[in-house]
Amino acid sequence: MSGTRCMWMRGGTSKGGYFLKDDLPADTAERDAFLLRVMGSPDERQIDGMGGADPLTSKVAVVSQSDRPGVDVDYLFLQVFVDQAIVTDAQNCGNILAGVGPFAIERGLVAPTGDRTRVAIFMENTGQVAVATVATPGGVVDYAGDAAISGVPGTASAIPLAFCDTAGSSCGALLPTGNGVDEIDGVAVTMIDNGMPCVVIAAADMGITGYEDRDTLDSDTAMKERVEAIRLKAGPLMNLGDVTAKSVPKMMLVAAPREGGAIAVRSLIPHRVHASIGVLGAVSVATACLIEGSPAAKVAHVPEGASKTLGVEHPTGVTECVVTVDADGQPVEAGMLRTARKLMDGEVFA
Ligand code: NQM
Repeated sequence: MSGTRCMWMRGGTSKGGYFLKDDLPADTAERDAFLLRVMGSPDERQIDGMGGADPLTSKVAVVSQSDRPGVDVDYLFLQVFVDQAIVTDAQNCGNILAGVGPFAIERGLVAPTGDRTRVAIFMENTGQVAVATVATPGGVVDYAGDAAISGVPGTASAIPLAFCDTAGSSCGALLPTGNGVDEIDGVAVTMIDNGMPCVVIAAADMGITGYEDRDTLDSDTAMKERVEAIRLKAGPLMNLGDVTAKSVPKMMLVAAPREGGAIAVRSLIPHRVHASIGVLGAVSVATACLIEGSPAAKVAHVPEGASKTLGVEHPTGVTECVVTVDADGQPVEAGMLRTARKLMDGEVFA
């Protein structure tokens, strides 16, 4: 039996398999069947595969050389469901994105340029470009460094990520309904997409404080059912169609900050509670803090100035994102610092 070349990496607070596109079956159905076998899905323990029995560790990056002007590589993100036979490209992932630059350099798709190498990455799921900066002293990717990100123990080399045109990435507009606030099931919500489709709801409206830990919320079936009912109605309103088998929109339950940040969030992604927060999910919820009347804006602490550092408090710390707004207060740029680590390079068997 022959294996398939693959690198396993931690990207930000997620983990998954990184493949060159040419190393995977060209046929989508064949590729998805292969990836389900690789991860060991469907099975809530993923015992017969590489997946970590958590949506955050059942992720795949498919990377190829880009022929787009000004772009180095194309990146397609695939979420492999843990307990269902679903592989979906209906969402992007900014955490797995953090490993794409190092992977592209390691595989020879991008030549290192001095101590730091800039990698322009076209995110195929949503059609925007992100720029990652990777430490490459002596022309070799350096994973070791002193940058800490919440949700990951220890420190590693910083990989700054910059996003420019993420507003309306999947929904066509930052506010797909045209409103800053709508009502679903009698609850005020902000449906927003600044890189990740999100529904922002006051945690109190779902009967929680918004400061609970992941396990407490994951076992709150009644709350999760209420949130899912809102999600299924929000999907079509956000131009996402029927979202029953999709991992978007993400559900963001917000409360006032308690740790010096801008907002506290517990996110459902969408059926498990995130251990921390997604990258583009954080950018989107931080942006909701700037939308007048939003459940986020009502409790957020937002700094003055065009370039705003917004701390998003989550179950395992605070993730800072920098959102830059234009003269009209519209978000034009976002940035976040991530780290990544190569864990394994070899062949995987399906
Ligand atoms: O929002 C998990 C993650 C993510 C997505 C999820 C992400 C993002 O933490 O950009 O990174 O929301 O499913 O990897």
